[in-house]
Amino acid sequence: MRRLVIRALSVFAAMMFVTATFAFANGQQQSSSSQSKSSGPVKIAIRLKNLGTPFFDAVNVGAKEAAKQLGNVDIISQGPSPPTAEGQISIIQSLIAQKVGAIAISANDQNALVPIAKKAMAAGIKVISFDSAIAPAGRILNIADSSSPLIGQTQIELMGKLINNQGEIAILSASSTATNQNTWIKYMKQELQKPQYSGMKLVSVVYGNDLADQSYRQAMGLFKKYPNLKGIISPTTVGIAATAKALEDAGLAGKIQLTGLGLPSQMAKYIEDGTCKAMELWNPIDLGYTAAYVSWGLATGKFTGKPGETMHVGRMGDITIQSDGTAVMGKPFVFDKSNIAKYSKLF
Ligand code: RAM
Repeated sequence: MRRLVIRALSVFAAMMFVTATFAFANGQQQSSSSQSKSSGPVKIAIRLKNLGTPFFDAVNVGAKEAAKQLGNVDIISQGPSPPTAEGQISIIQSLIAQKVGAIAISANDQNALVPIAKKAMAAGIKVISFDSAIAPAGRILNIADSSSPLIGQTQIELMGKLINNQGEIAILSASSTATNQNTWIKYMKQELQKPQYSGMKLVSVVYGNDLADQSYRQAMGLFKKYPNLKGIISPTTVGIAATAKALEDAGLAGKIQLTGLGLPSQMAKYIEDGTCKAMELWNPIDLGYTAAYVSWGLATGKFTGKPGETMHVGRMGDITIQSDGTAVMGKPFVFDKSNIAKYSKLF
């Protein structure tokens, strides 16, 4: 935790600088560049699930921090508006034509992106996924936010504590094809099989597509359909914030418990007023920094990306690629009333 604090504080200055310097446009592309040396900058494309999500804005901050530190690196951050695989495919198509050095993708669909990712790799582009994985055939490696089984376990544990391990619960997820949420949900379901959770019943999994209005409507739908609902787990920063708002608007805050994966800056209000007593996440700035740094390492030949390799990733230190091609960043961290004020200033 101490390391997270130090890291978070060290990126804060960079974050303030970057947000002041690079206005995040509403359009499809944001670009920052360091001064080009004779060989020209290494172009690194960061493919977000979608634009307009504060979580991915923070990812961009980290990516730009890495680019600035490395020098001679151009970051091209893009994502479709709604989080769809089709939107990501057409963006990757144009990146192949632009001959970027590397593409780091948070995938909206682990299989649908494989053919285009293969095409990019055949053209010499280093493709990795981060946050939400592409199937192994479509990438060199995957950078995972945290251990997926651990996220599944701790999400259920948090909800269990809030409702005394008793009652109906629902999950409000992102898109139905999101690799990361689907994996976490799989582990949540496994965790629920444990005897201590026999009194907890998962009655529904709904999808708000990582869009605030759709997530809000899904939450309202759950309240209506399940009058005995005791809790909602929303493992998406968009979904949990929309659910918190829906709970307050419906007068159900405190009656239905809420947890999930939330961005502290978006959730501070709801944690302070008790609508969401506890939630988890990791540092999205570190995630973006790592994705950009590793992309650069692969594009320049500094890293091979092979299982077993230990990559020295700047201020993140050493990260080792596991035998399944995944590099795990850290443990999810719990935010509650005791610490939310501090973290909401950082991301
Ligand atoms: C949303 C996105 C992202 C996920 C977080 C927790 O911002 O779905 O992929 O990692 O939530």
